Amino acid sequence: MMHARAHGFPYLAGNSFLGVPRGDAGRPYAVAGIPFDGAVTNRPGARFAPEAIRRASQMLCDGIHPHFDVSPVDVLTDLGDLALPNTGLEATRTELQRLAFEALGSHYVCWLGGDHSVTLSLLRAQRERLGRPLALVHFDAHCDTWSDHFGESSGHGTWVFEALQENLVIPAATVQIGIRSSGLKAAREHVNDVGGRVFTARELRGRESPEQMAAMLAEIHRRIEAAGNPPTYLSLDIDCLDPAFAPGTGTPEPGGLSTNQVLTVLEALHDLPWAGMDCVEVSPAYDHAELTSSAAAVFVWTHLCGLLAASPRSR
Ligand SMILES: [Mn+2]
Repeated sequence: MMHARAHGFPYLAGNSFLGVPRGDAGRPYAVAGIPFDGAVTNRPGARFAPEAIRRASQMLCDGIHPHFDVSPVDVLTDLGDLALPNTGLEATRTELQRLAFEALGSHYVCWLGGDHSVTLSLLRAQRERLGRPLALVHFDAHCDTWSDHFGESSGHGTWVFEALQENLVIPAATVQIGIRSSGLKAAREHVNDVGGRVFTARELRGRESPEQMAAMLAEIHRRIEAAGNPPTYLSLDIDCLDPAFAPGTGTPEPGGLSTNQVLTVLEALHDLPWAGMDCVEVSPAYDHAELTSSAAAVFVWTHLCGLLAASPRSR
């Protein structure tokens, strides 16, 4: 008889992502939590996301993906949550970049946020590790290209602007998907204006299958290929989803993507030269029935399985 403790159920304490061993330096893939939400605009709570996503991931059981038919459980480790300062964006970013750089030395890392301000540090660490700018695939309701955070120099809505300024990402290979929040045109269209591409949520209405999304998927492949197939970073703000699919987030925006739309894109882009990913802005206190943390767990798992299906040994 298989007891609950041996199987690892969501309601048991001390979960790791997919139940994998903690802190195994020999495993090439890792997840790590970034429990920081000091830079949000509205509802806080993303510091509780890593544990909620881990708990939700337990229902993925043996981890065998029904589309890719692989499981990451034998090659994945959970690095736990990074030890970061409790408040203060600058101090957090400095320490996060250092810890991320270190982790990237031995793993392909999927980061569990945290609010979206963490991505700037992660891109700085990736850029430092790779020695070159990255392509960027960015799911979000928000453009995150504001030049300031309501008068402060940086927040969770400025990181794309800053990453472009710092040459961390390649403008023509920067793609945003799901954008729909209010905002000045100069911010909303900033990525288009520097030569990248913004696929708004409106543009994607009614398109969910690979066939219906074919034009967008081909353009993303084409842009990354045209840039010379640079290492590509996936930043997935859970608020790209409609609040019907992901109510547990800090700045929900109605009129968003469906879970299936995001899965179609993740599956179709699984063969890109990925360098890392994050899933951010889950705020468990505002969640209902673990909808949001479950979606986050499934996205991270799908990304990992897609990588393994594309190149099981090369990373
Ligand atoms: Mn957002």
